[in-house]
Amino acid sequence: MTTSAQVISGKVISEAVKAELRDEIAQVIAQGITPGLAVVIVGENPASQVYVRNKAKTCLQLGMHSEIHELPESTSQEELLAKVTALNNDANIHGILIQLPLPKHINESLVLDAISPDKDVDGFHPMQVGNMVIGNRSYLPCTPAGVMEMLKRSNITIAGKHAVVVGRSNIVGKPVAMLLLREHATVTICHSKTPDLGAITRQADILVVAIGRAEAINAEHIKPGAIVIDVGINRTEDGRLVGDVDYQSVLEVAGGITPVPGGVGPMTITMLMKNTLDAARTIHQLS
Ligand code: BQF
Repeated sequence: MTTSAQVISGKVISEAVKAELRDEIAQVIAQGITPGLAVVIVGENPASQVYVRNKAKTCLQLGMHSEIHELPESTSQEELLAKVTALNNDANIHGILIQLPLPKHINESLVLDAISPDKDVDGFHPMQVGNMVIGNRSYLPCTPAGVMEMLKRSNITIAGKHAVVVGRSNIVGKPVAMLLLREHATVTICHSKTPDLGAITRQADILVVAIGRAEAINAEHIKPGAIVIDVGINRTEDGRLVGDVDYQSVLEVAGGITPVPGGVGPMTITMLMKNTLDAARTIHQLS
């Protein structure tokens, strides 16, 4: 008989979180403030366009205000900075998100750092990052926050566990490692220069994979019973969406696994909504 991992559905968990947010947003609206998110997209990357629409749609579902600012690929850095300044000063906007990636002629960190930290709902500003690392209050980056919320709502113990993070990006790998550490895991970060990846991942009680390579992690990388969180979203040649984890093979070995689609992705969007609500409450000093 083969055993099968518990499927950790981000779709199901995010619906529960969104139901709570909807009530909280209604309470803020009753106090005269409608939380508002502005998403800025530069150029016409089709994946980015899908993500941006998804964010706007979710705002509307929860009763929040949302704006999409579409700028042409040819937008200069100065023009984009001027857009950020205008949104920083816009009283109807509580969260500002610059959809990544930006065109190559634009200095990404220069633009992200121009977002007022109190509207930085992606949590990418160095001030947010610093506060997160120290353990101060901050807006947590949405994907790492979504991963932590999934673990928490699935009653997975983190303290004392060996958590292995594969990938070291500023958007996912590094911050998720920091949040796992904050919850008292022993944390190892692996990356493309790690010589024997499997030797490390096989020690993981909790394995978070964010490398951006389709189905690169398989059953041989997994300790039996481990919790596997797949952050990857890759499109195969035949048009399917797959994660960084070979789902079918890992399902047989792991104790829990997140699917793609319907895993971390929906949680990312939901945590963005939470950050936007929190930003509105903070800016207007509501409870
Ligand atoms: C799902 C993103 C890489 C680079 C930039 C739901 C999303 C995705 C999948 C989504 C992502 C990934 C987003 C699912 C936003 C997550 O059902 O599995 C939602 O919209 N995401 C982004 O804005 O920028 C990215 C991944």
